Amino acid sequence: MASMYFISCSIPHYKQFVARSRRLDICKPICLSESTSMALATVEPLIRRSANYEPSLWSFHHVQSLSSKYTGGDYVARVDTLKLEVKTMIMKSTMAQHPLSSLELVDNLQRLGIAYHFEDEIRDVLDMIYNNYYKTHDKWNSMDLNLKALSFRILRQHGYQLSQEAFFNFKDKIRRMNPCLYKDMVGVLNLYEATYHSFEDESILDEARDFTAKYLKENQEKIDGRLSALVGHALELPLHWRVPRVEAKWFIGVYEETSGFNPTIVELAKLDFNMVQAVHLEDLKHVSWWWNRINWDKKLRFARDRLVENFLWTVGVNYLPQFSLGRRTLAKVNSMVTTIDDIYDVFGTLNELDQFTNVISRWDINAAMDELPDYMKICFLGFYNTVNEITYNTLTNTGFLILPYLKKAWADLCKSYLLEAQWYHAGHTPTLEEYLENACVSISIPVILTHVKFLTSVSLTEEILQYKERADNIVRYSSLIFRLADDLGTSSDEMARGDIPKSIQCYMHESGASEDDARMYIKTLIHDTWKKLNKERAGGGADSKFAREFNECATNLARMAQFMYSEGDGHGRPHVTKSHVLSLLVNPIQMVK
Ligand code: 0FV
Ligand code: MN
Ligand code: MN
Ligand code: MN
Ligand code: MN
Repeated sequence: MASMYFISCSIPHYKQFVARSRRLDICKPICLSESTSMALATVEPLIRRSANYEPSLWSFHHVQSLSSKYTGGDYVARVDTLKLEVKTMIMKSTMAQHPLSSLELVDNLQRLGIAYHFEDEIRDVLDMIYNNYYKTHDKWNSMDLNLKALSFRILRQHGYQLSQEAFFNFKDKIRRMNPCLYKDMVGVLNLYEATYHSFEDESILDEARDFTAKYLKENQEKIDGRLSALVGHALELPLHWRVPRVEAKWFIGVYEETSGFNPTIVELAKLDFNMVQAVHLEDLKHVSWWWNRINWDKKLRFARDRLVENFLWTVGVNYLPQFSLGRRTLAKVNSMVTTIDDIYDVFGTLNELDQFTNVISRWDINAAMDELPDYMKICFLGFYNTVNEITYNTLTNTGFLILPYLKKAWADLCKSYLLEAQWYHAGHTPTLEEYLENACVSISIPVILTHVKFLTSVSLTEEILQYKERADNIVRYSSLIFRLADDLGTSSDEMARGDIPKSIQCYMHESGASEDDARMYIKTLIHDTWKKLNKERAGGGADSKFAREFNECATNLARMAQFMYSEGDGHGRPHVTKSHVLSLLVNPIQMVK
């Protein structure tokens, strides 16, 4: 438990500050951490909250000591050989006109995390299925349920336009099936997975999801161990909602146990995982230098020290080796967001927060150094330098001057934080709608995705402008899923330490629902938002490379939130996330079983 202390802080305009603070009645009796008790002064009592966050599990020296042997020319040469073999496999299967084996191959490559090596070949397979089967109604109608479901899922995932009518008679088909037959259960499983690509108002797919979920649950014990594991995994969370890098780690182990697995594919998947992990380690060590230099873990001790967890988020967002600069930048962005969020939620007084929001909105370094209290000077200057450095990197790498976009996104974030702080101090409980309007900004996804826009392969600012309307919608849906998942995972701790009512509490307040019912309601909102996101993702067949990459990062953020908050506050509580850090960032996969 936090202990109680009274402190004030050594700021230049202290008297004026205290006077204003008093007017705003900010001094509520709240808890303080021991670290803040150092700065005791005598003028006036000033009380600050503490979250009592646990320290980091990953020291600078520990991070710097991590290394991987999976670098260098021999591994690259081996991967090139394996890639050629797999390319030949895909081409042979396409030429044999055997759509099921082509699609199963694509599905496996995607789940194993190595599809990015075969983008062109996969595009050819999907074009072939779409043009030769989907568009030829007779062939499409005569496909069995399994092939149709698998085609539907993978084609929709890649933005092809298909109608849900494909499954109008799914119940008759499933009723004629035998759950003890491997092939039939796989068909139902594939239909279940396909339904998570639905849009709003696709009632056939809604019904198919409920029906297949029930069928899979009821028949799970009739099937063999491996298929049963796959079914259990799917019922826990559908493939479409899973973080690709996490799924790859899990699926590599499962695929290897499958009868008829392909040893070339297994070797490539393992080797690629380990080589990409070596790239991630270099990225992590790089940002760990930055975090050490900025020194916030020592100077702003009230805030979460979560560099490694912040980096883990970026691996979830985009694990591809060519996205190194993106991961390095986003890890800094996430770390700054985490610290600034703690200033607004936990440590700052309302008056200080007002000043901080003001200087951020004006982007005024001189005012910041004149007006802010010392701890905020450290935060502002570190933040200002880092954003300028990011701007400089983009300017010299691409020629785009992104500072105006970054300034606006960060100012909007701080304004949304300030509104929450004002609600907190006023004891205001907003309606769920009023809360979410602001909370979709305060979740920080708009800031993160503003940075992402300039970290993908964009070659012209026109590309970004042309895509603006759909990108705005995608940002909104990704933010909403993230916010709702964050509230499900973190609001218990937040209520305990003192915070505004989050979505669960707002809904309980306005509807009179119990907490359990409110949580169920929030989960249905998440599900509905996924349908809107799906529709927006599938909005245009000929999207640019930029649009595809941006959509994928935005979707992965939503997936990552559902992953990180599935066992509570995986961001705030480092022990919850430790095993994932070890599994994804530290431990390579054994090459030979
Ligand atoms: C969540 O913390 C948090 F720190 C976020 C969303 C910022 C970092 C973002 C990424 C790592 C993607 P918390 O639950 O305290 O956020 P709220 O908004 O609920 O205060
Ligand atoms: Mn340090
Ligand atoms: Mn917070
Ligand atoms: Mn907050
Ligand atoms: Mn939260």
